[in-house]
Amino acid sequence: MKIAIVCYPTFGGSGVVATELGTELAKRGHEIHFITYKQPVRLELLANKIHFHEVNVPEYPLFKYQPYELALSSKLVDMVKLYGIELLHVHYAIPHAYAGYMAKKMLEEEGIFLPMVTTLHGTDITLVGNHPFYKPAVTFSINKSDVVTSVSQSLKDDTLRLFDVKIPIDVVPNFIDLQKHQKNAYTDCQRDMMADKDEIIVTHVSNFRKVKRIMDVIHIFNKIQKKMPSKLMMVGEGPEKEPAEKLCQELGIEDKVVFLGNSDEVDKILCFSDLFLLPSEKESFGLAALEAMSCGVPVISSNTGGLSEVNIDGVSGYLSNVGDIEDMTKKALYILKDKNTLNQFKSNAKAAAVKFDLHNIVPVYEKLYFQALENSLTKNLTK
Ligand code: GMT
Repeated sequence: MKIAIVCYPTFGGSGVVATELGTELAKRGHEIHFITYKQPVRLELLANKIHFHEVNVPEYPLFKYQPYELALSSKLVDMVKLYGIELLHVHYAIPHAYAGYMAKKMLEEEGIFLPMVTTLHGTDITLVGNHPFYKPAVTFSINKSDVVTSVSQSLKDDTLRLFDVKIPIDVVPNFIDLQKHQKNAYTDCQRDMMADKDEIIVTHVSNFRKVKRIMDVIHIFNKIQKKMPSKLMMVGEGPEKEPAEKLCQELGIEDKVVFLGNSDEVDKILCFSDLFLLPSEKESFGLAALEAMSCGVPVISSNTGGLSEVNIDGVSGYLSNVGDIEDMTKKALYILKDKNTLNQFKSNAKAAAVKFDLHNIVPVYEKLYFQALENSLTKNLTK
């Protein structure tokens, strides 16, 4: 099948999932066209059957805001016609589902029917999409999709609670390429580059937005490092980075916390990590937690959103209420208390990640694509 994938190309779970999905679909014989404003970060090479089409939005002095949706829908129309694309998969509803629907309508005028699959990822529903400024357009574009998926049961429940959705939502969890992770299983982790032999390595990976509760990460680590020699790896960039650096200075732990910025080597960093912290305010799934688990790193997370569908309490790590730093610290110290306990949690984390292997999940998307084709055909025949 010829498939167009629209996503955010930056560091962030939805873009990562979309990129990995497209890459695997190409391996399975589909022709994939990524359409976005920049080459997706994890799209390492433009392999056979993978194309990338950049959406350009020319500057014009009259515009306070550049009309990206307009440029995206025009690009979609052009690429669908040029390459004979048969299906559109948009990741993150805002504004992708809206632009996708406009493209669909434009193509319909020319007798081309383009089924659209919309994958809801998180804040497109919970934080941003639910805002009164966006809600009517988000509701409309969800209902106009031929197939809608959400990355967790929790996100599906949120969507049904917050929006007047009239079509079914399929839960398709996020995934990781376990084979790739195993192939990359760095045996020489260069751990000694980051910490002394007796030091525990705690890691956090995110885009450092408020919703990630970065200050909780620092406070939890501060309490851990008082009990045992340890280092904290902070991976990512975002608005909370500077305040976090300041807090480390105030607490006098700046020499124990390493801010690594955005990294293409998350696997390597996880390889030498002993514990992963994800105390988010909201998290529809928590792809970062799954990546950690697949590298054998136990997770201390909040119990918000879909995190309990990924991180199994008492098995791959522990979950606590949002903001309960004391409980998170207590549980972290329990995992780290001795080598045997830590090793048990490490192997449990790895085992719990297996069900999210891409080979289990990508065929589910493929099946839904055929369903979308059918839905679109039925809709258009009955018009
Ligand atoms: O929704 C966001 O905040 C951005 C989005 C992203 O692009 O990283 O994150 C969401 O989608 C990820 C991939 O499906 C999930 O793993 C994250 O949990 C989810 N983030 C939130 O719900 C805050």
